[in-house]
Amino acid sequence: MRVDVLTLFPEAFEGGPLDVSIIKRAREDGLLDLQVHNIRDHATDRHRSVDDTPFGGGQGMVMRVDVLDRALQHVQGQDGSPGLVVYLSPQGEVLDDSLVRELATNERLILVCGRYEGVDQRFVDHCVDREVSIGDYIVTGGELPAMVLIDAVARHIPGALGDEVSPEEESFADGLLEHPQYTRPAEYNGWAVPEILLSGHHAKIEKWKQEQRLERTRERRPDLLGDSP
Ligand code: 4FV
Repeated sequence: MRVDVLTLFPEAFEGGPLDVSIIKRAREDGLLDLQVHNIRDHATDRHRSVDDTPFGGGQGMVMRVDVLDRALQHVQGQDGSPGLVVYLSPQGEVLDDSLVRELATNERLILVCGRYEGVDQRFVDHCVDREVSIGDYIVTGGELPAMVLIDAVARHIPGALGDEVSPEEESFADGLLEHPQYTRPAEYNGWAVPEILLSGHHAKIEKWKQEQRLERTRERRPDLLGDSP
């Protein structure tokens, strides 16, 4: 999979969560081709401005459609596949496991990171395929949401998790929360591990795990079970 990122802060993607562990290995193994681009490289005026005051007044600044469109066209031209253009914003579809799995079916994603009050709506209307939010709260820029999306999607690239873990066997794969996990030391501070897990009785252990998943989901996230809160 190829992922292009359009941002005003390319340095935010260096030396961070996309440069360690599973995602780093997926990039080294050529499973994930991450390309980060500076939107300001496509500003044309002598102040290299990428934003301006909102028509109709209001606080803050808005990112210019002409600069964004030039940046997008330049990046789209770098690969045969035009890619699915995703704008990260609080107005988007809220990212969940099923949307992550859907986005992971694309061979190329182009993620657009907003700053300030956001982007000119004409860019969204004419250049963006999907608007995606990571949740109902405001962050300072689209960079962190883009990293969350890249990390979540990259885990579904075949081979990215190695053969030790499969995305099918984890939270949300079947809409339930994960069961509690325990490891050595079996005894600590008088805090015990559920006996069943030390029994070696696999059928009973699987049954216990499934019961725990259902109970936790019912208690903490009844919405996931479709039950009204
Ligand atoms: C956001 C979110 C988000 C809004 C204004 C960046 C900020 C600033 N993006 N999910 N929640 N974006 O808060 O995706 O431009």
